[in-house]
Amino acid sequence: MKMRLMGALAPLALIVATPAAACAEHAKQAEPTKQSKHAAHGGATGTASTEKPSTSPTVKNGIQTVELAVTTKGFEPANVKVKAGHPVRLVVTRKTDKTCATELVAADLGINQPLPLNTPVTVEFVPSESGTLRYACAMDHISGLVTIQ
Ligand SMILES: [Cu+2]
Repeated sequence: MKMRLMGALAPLALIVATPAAACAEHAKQAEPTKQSKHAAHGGATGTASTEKPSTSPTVKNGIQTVELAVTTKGFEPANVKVKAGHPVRLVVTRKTDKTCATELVAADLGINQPLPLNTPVTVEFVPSESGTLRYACAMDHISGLVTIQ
């Protein structure tokens, strides 16, 4: 009896091992985002793939403005460098309908901003201290960074 029970339990482990593929939409678009197309990005080649080059904002009247686009590559630029204590204005334009990044969610700031297609949307906040702010699509798959100094 004992032996039969153990035999019956073994296959269950295989079923549990399947990763959460809940976001079918995201899985579809994640595939072609691999590093192969990174070279076409222009500029430096051969840098560590995990490192996201940062972009500095345009500063006017003390407001640090950065234009962000949502493309099939995700949020571009994916890393923005700003200064703490000064307002940050992200002007986000979603330019593709092919990803699930139809919102910008920054949980730390309580921001959940819908991104209508081809329409610039403004997200403003004042970073109080240095650190890294992460934002993402609603499902937390496609993400970008704001590095606060
Ligand atoms: Cu997603």
